[in-house]
Amino acid sequence: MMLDGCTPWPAETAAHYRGAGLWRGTDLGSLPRLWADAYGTTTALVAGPDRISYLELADRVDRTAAGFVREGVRPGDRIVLQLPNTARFVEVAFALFRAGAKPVFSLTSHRAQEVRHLCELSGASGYVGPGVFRGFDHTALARRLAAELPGLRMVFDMGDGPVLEGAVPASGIDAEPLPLPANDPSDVAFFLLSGGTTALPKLIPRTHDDYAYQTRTVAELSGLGPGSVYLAALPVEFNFTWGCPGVVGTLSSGGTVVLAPDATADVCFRLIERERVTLTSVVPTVARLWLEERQWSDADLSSLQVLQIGGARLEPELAARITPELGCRLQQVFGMAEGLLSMGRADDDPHSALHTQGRPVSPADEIRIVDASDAPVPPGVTGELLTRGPYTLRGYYRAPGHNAVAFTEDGFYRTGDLASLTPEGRLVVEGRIKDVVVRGGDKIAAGEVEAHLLAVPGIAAAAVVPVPDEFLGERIYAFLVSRDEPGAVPPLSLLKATLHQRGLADFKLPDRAEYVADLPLTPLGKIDKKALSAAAADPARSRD
Ligand code: J2J
Repeated sequence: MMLDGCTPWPAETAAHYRGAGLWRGTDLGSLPRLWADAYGTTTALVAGPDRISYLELADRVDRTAAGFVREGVRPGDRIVLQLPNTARFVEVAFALFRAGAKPVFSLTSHRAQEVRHLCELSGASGYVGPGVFRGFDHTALARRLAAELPGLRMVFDMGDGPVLEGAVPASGIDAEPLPLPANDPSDVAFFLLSGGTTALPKLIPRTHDDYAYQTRTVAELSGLGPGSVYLAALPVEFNFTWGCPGVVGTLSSGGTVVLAPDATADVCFRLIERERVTLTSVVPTVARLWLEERQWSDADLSSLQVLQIGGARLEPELAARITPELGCRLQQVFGMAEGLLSMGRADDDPHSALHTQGRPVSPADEIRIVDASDAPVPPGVTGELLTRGPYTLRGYYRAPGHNAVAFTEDGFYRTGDLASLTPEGRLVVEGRIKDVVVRGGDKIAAGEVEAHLLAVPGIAAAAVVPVPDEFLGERIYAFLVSRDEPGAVPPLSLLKATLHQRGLADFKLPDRAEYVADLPLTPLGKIDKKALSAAAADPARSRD
């Protein structure tokens, strides 16, 4: 049974996935102990000076789970989880699974707007955060929210600093292990965030069964085993890093996960050399930085066998540099927190490896590429990508209105991505129709930024579009209509400061703003974003 507010797979489809051995009744909360039985004193996690074995990890998960229960965490509770790349993240996530609670994976860059929304939408009863991290006091924010939201009764501070009154310190989340009930494998294990198209981010329920299947399948495809060393370079709460095969896939295979505090070449090259990393995953922006740094670095990267690149369009020119300059295989990954993953394979011919995003990872993934009237198009023709399958959601959490448009009647998810299929069935991602800016791999829903811009005094209308950028792939460009005389408009610096003050995450702030007399409309009367994108990309324009 799935939590109320979720859309389960139809009974006969679920029975089919079980009968075919895809869903095996795995409870994610039980995994650390099973891994410990299998891999014992092998190193599971490396983070800073810490090296944690599988046995230690399982013990810590058991004690942390018991600590959460003692502090009032109950099965079914939603808990917003906001932690950086530390061993704590892994321990806390699995401890919450073990306690039957459902973590909501928030980014550490999220601020008041996002954290409040996630708490409200999920009906969270708790928040787990890093204390003061990169100069921001997450506990103070969570305490403020707890004062406003009656359901939010527990604030946990996993930082090393002094802990505010009313928050539970990390040392308090520790107790003698308890016998805890197992989870229903068909129920939600945790929530991922949607890259979004609407003004407010959506929650993606991921079940124990579907995520266990995803990670096992991708780990097998990637040939992971006890000798594998995975570097978590991107934020660990990103689906790519967490489970593609990422942290969960590597631990399921008896390998070692190395957690990098950030994705800079400085930090990551040193870790690759020291820990003999075999696999890592990055977005194209990070790959570009690594290639630049490589020319100045004598780090030994010879252990690295595969570099996964995904999350945003990879320019062919960049793709072609990976193997010659980094000495490893390039694996393109097209994925989404909603489910579907498509990846290159070790035996791909060089052209496919460079120019396609590979094939879906499961034989049970169903792909449809359709035109504007939902009619399938032939191979080679670009259309919207629709998909359903054993690890792709059937509905966002508590979003019936949006679900009615985001899914077809027969349960296909409308990805909003434009793609074509090669005759051999490989995917080529060609663009998107959804109203999103992909800035260095971060997804920014235009509607969300527009809503905040409209709340700034003096702004009558706002349209946010992507503009191409050499380093980030895209940047955020805002077209604005002033309420008053054109002379009286707020400059970009003030706009950014206002949005920042409103508590919007910094990666969503416009990179450029331009005031216009009015916004162009399509014949149907909607804002013509295509025309605005083209205008934004025109180097001859004057802008703020
Ligand atoms: C072009 N666009 C891509 C690619 C994702 C693995 C890898 C990535 C994600 C991810 C993920 C792309 N080329 N190779 O969850 O497990 C864009 C598409 C897609 C959206 C999803 C994973 N790879 N994209 O990026 O949920 O537009 O997941 O629909 O953050 O990123 O974003 P997200």
